[in-house]
Amino acid sequence: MEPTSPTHKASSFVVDIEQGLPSSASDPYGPSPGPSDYRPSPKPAGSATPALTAVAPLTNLKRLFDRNPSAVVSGRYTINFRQMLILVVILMSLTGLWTMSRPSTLGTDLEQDQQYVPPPPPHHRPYPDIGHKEPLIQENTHESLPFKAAPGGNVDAARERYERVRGKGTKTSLKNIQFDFPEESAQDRAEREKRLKAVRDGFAHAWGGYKQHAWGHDEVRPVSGGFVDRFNGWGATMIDSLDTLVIMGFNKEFDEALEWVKTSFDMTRQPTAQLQFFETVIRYLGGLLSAYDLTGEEVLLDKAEELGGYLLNAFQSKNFPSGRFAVQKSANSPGYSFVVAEIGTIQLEFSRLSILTNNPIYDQKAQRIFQVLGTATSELPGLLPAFVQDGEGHHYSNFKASVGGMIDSYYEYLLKEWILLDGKVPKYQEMFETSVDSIEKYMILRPENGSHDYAILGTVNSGSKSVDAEMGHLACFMAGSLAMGSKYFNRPNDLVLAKQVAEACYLGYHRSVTGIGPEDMRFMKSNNGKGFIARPDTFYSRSSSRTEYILRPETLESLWILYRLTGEKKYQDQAWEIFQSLEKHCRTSIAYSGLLDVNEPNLYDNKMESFFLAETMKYLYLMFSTPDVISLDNFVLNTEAHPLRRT
Ligand code: DMJ
Repeated sequence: MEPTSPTHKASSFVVDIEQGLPSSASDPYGPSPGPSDYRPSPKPAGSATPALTAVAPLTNLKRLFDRNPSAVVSGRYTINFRQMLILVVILMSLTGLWTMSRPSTLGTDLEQDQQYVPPPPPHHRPYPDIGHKEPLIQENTHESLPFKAAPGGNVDAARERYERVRGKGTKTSLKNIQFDFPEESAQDRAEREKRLKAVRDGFAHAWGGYKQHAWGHDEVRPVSGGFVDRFNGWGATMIDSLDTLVIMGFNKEFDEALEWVKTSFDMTRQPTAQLQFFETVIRYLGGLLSAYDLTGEEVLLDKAEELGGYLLNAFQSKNFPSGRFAVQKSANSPGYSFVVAEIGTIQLEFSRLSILTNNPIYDQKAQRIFQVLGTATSELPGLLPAFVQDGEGHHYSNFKASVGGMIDSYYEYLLKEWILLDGKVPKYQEMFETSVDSIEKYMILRPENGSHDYAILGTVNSGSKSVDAEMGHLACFMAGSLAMGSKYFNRPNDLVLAKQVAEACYLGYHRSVTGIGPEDMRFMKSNNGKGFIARPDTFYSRSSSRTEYILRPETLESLWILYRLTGEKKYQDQAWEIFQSLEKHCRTSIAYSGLLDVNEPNLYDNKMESFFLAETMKYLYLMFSTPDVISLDNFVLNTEAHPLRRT
């Protein structure tokens, strides 16, 4: 779905594009069903808001009058001068406290009165205190403390999490693919740890903003404050961030979030609401399963199983789930045409849920989809259009093939489901390799000067086989999948291509004004039609209508995978460069915001997608952690970067 232009401006610095854009551009899924009926939920222990503390002065006021029965005259209170003074002081405090306690209405006011003042530069911005004053960097080094509990926290739980994050309990019969990293020099280690700490601090800043302004809601508004509920209103950022909190060693914050899950995570609020199946699977189900795998906290698996039951409601057609589902079974209806990314990005989550619950139904449903898709044929072997029909043996022609939005993670899951199932379904390897063969045969475009330093994966017209020289940010994940497949299936050329594609994605960042990559890279076709003209400015597509950046992770994802597979430090340096651009251009006083145009600094879109904490910050952190943290040999990450334990 193409975005429409921004519908209203909050100021020249902030534009709310939510009305005009789908939730993410892979999101063929259209706008969410509408604002939720969110009910406020309790804050975590120790985070009472000023509004709650105001109860104390009120009680004192009552006591004051209780102690002065003589002050009651003719049914009215009268007070002396001392009492008046005390009353004035209390009223002044209450006014201040009330003002502080209403951040959630700020966004609404802002949009109405257009009074927004842009945030001060980063170094002046207050750093929210989320309780991490002491250095925690030791947690992630080889030699020092094996784990660290929050002050007063549960040491056994912290140890358990520490060990699980490093692969405790995982099992695989596949070969290892991670690079065999040698001992690092003291200098390298110091630099890596400095970067690791900066990323961790960045996450803490964003989490602090979410906690203060949007606790229990889907997303924080990073410029105005307040929140927005676009993903069921179930607390998308909370659930999407659980595993990142564990991986980064934020034990206290994880415990608070877990408490919220136990007491307030309610999926039944709007039983008939039409919810986005894809987003619910990858963000909520993936988030719960991963957090369970990394902690063993039973409530997370209970919630995952409850959600799995609701998601089964989407299966109203013969084989494929509808794009929308409802918690109440009778409110569901069959689909007629199916987005491949929506039906082809449930296999990891559903199979893992079956493994953990011993209930085969989820795995059966998910694998049936791949079996049916495996019977489809097309003009480009292994490649499919974005929309398909239910049923076996369909043939597809005259379509546009890409590895971008609406189909992207289907290719990712062919490989990853094969990994999760420990290589036991050779058909998925075959389907993945057939797709990659066609990608290499039909999609690759290189710069016309003959350079093989980088390549893009264009959009192919299946009939004519002509290629449009455009590549979306979403398609950048493919470099990582190519690289992993190359290792498992002994296809060295795929690794070469993976590096070239990752380089093009990185250049999209490197060559823009802000150092942030655009939603789309569009190039001029070269005269011979076989490549593209790579002028310095072509990567960030000034002419494209999609020059925004919504905090997407795909480039960092591929750089991380390439780093873990090759050990080449260049990938760490590229990721660090991107992180610094994020710090400079996306960090607000509250959290991090997307940009409306990567060539126009200061044009914030006032939105922080939950995948920023689930994916973007996680990939950055893992880039600078030691490689035993979420090793690719122990985990397989779902498309929302939720690591699932290999069994
Ligand atoms: C995420 O929700 C997932 O990575 C999905 O596969 C694609 N879109 C976003 C991130 O860009």
